[in-house]
Amino acid sequence: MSEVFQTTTVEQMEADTARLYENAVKVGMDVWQDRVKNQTPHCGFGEKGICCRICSMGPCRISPKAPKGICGANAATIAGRNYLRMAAGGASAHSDHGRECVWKMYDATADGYYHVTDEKKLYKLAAEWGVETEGRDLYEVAHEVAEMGLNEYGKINGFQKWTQRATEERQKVWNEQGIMPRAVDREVVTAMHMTHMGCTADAEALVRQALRTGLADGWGGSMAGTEFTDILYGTPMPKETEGNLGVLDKEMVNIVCHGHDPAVSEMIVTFSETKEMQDLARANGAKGINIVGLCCTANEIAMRHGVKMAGNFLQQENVLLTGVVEAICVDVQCIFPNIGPLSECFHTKFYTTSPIARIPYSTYLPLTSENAGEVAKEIITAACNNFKNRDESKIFIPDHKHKASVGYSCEGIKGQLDTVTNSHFDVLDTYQPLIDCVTSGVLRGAVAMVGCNNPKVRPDWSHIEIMKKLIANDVVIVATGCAAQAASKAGLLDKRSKVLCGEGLRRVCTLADIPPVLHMGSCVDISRMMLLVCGIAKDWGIETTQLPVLGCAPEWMSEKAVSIANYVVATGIDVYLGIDPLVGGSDQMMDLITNGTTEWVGAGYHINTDPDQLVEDMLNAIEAKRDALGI
Ligand code: SF4
Ligand code: MSK
Repeated sequence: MSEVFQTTTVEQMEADTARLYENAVKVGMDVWQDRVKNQTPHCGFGEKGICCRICSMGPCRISPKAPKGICGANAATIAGRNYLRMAAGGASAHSDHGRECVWKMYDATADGYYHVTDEKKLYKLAAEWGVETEGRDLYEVAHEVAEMGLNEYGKINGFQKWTQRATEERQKVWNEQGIMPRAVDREVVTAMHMTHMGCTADAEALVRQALRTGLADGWGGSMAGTEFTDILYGTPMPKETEGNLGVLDKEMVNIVCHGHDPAVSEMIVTFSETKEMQDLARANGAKGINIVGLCCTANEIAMRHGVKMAGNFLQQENVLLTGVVEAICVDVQCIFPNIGPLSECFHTKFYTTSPIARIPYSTYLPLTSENAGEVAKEIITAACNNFKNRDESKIFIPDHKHKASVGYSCEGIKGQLDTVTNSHFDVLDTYQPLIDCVTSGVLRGAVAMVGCNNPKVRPDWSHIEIMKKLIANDVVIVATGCAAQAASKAGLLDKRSKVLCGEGLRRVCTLADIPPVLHMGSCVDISRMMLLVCGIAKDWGIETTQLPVLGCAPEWMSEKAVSIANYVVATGIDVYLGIDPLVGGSDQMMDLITNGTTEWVGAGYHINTDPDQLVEDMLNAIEAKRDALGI
């Protein structure tokens, strides 16, 4: 009898969290659930974006009684400045992560810790950028391409080279609207300068710069991150792994890799497989070494190595509360400072590796291209030797986990779709099979589910319920970041979840052997989604704004999400948000990010904090786009 497929419900995940919370109580440490209570209710001025503290005459807060700050800034100015600063913060984080990846390729050598894995992708980029390859050493080419990549961050003239990959129509719009992004650093500095006391007060100009700063990220810094990461560690292709807390293994040395930049986690994965490290684990009484990922580092190493994924953002304290983590090793972004004191309550060793993310109660091992292997070995060795220090009375591993198919890069998607007609995996350079499915109505459209999870709503609930409703209505999903992790925890990356799909999507999943939610990677990999939509628009011969494709961030929390939303909108894709964008104190700002951007770039925000209504809005929007196309 065939096995009946069942998802893991949010209720089951919450029961796991509640059981793990008992461990937090036992060790006397607070976790996010406690801190949410302490921080509630949130400051109403902050929530509406109308608190300004950018000069010491303030902080100034806007109310009916005090409609202007001391300098005369009104609600729109203050909310607009705060909004642009969030976009600039997010663009900085993504882009600097991307820059570190380019530096690793600049430093790469044939016999170093970092080397070229995807030569084809390197040569493709070299050709795109006019770098001579004939008769040259691979690393000479890699070095020159990396230098050009680094130059995109600070060049004094011209626009981002990466934008030439967009459709001609998009490039025209960006030029006409004056938002074609220049050097990444220039756009971020401009944003910070514009928002300085006494500079831009015009909300429209602030929103336009948010679009431009976002574009410098998505069609600049993030795209560099994705591209150079692929060249260094390999372009992801479909593979199988598992997700959720049940991937932790009581019999093994568990090492958790958390953050975003895969420079550290790649080394941990590589060196954990050596006989020396495996023998050390066994000598300490373990059966071996179990590397698991958290947040976007999980996405990076899952899609290249099939490493198991322990979970997303709000799962990070849960992972330590299992009591079986010998070491947690972090790089940058989305790391709770509370990991420090929480790890002290267990035997867990906590390592930070980047000068960008220095956190108290950690052992700081700054990673460089020269010492990467030594850092990895030091962490793995310490973890193995720490296995015997567990406290049995604190151990609880929830047994929920699911199979997950991951690694659907643009190349992976094209290759997999080709299996439908050619019965073998081959990367043809066309999205035509996908377009045929959409025009025929077998698929109604696609939604990019992205972003974090957030205790302002019921964590993971919006992600999972929205995804289930979309796939039931024959809408295929591409997912990144913690949205992809939510899908993984629930079982929606399991190919068997096609039973939850409408008839059309179920048929596509069967023929192409894919799950209905396609894992495209980490949050920088939303640049892949931009290439995907532009690639589909080019192959279809229509504009990106016409595609029955939408973006959705139902539980976003980070500044990076604000930057992402700006470049997705600027690329012509409407973005559906389930969390307010912190500008609600200004009707003018709300109008600018919804109607204003739609007028300038053909797409804008749609905000609804009710997930049921949000998904209905999206289904209606997809059908409206289909009607407009006459399909
Ligand atoms: Fe107040 Fe203006 Fe200073 Fe902001 S810039 S804190 S509104 S005085
Ligand atoms: S990790 S930015 S919580 S997606 Fe990329 Fe997750 Fe959001 Fe961080």
